[in-house]
Amino acid sequence: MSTSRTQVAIIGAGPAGLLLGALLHRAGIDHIIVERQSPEYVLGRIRAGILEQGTVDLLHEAGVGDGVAQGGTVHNSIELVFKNTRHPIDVTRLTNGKVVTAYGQTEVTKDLMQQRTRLGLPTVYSAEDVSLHDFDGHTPQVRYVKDGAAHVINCEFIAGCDGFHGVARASVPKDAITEYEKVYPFGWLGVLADVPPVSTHAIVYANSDRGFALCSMRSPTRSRYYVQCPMSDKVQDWSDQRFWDEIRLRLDPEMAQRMVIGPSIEKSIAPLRSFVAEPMRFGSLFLAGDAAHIVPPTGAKGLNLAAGDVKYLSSAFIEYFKEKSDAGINHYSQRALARIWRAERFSWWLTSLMHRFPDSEGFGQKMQEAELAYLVHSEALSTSLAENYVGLPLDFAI
Ligand code: RFL
Ligand code: PHB
Repeated sequence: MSTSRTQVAIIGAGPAGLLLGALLHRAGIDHIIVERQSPEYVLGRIRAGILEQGTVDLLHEAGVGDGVAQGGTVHNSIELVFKNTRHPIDVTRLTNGKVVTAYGQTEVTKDLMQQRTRLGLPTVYSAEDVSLHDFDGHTPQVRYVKDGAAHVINCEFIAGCDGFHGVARASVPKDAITEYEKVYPFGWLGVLADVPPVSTHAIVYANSDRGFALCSMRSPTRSRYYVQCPMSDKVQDWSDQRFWDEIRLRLDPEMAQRMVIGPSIEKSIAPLRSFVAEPMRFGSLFLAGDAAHIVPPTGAKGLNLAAGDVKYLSSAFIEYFKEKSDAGINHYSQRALARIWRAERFSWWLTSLMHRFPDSEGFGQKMQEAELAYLVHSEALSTSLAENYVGLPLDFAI
């Protein structure tokens, strides 16, 4: 068995773990990342596409801002479609100048991975049987097996950045954690295709009789599109032709006619869930990102919330190691959860507004229609949508 020592052991090399590693390194704090999958597998997952300004700023702070500066597309608005009619929401005007940036999570991950390689920072990929020990005291340990050999990392803190299905949250005793969850009665079928996006200046969110649809992008030549589907559907049920026919029926006629179609290069079905685990700290173990909370993707908040947690957590560790102060680590959970619950509310609201629910014939349906009509004509409600979409500030009164 080999033993090593570090200040912070990070579980998971998704965006949360990689970004935390980059920020700790810049502050001169030792860390190691332990990841269950291979680098190729991590980069093969197609997920988020929209970054808040705070997330872009954090990528710059972490020293990996060039990728998003060169490859990102700045958006000043979003478009809502209902009753087959398009309604632009001028997000930048409604938020006094704020924007979001279309830049794929895969690219963010790749930028951070390449930086780690350049700097020679330690990452253990394909780690098996990762387990957490003694985090109720001051001498926690992470153990794992790699190529048949057992390893132990002694550390001062463990950061659980290992996503919704990870080992960190699962290691906490059940009576120390409270979980809140809502599972939605549908999923999203996502398609990635090398065709020019139907809209390059704004993400399109469509509410139609046939269900929700979303038009996003990864670059001027790569589109990312989604349609709401039953969770009982299988990817094999959806030929490319069926997908293109369906999404075009959910948009306005002009956009449907203009949409360029082509072979898919990725197709997957994701469930929609709202989930929060409280608290986010257990002794020397801290949860961050999807390990602690999930939002349905409608509000484009998951990756951005993970980045917010990492900002709070890296500041807390820096305060602890550099200023010998416990204040940041003691406030981490409360500070992060205050912002998380607001993003949970926004994501739940936008999901409820834009999707077709199996049981919302009649009154529920009429309420959705009334709220959409009110939203696009009300400066007050449009402003609320816009300020949440660009991201709430990191610092506000709790
Ligand atoms: P991740 O990305 O799941 O990374 C966790 C990492 O931990 C590893 N792991 C383990 N490692 C060691 N030991 C174990 N036992 C382990 N168990 C797991 C995993 O292999 C993985 O590498 O979590 P992280 O870093 O917290 O990042 C969160 C984001 O990935 C997620 O919130 C977003 O993708 C959500 N999301 C979106 N967020 C946005 O901000 N904007 C969007 O536009 C957006 N669109 C989306 C999305 C998520 C989607 N899906 C598929 C859920 C669209 C979709 C369709
Ligand atoms: C994406 O580009 O994958 C995307 C964009 C906006 C969302 C969700 C996903 O709300």
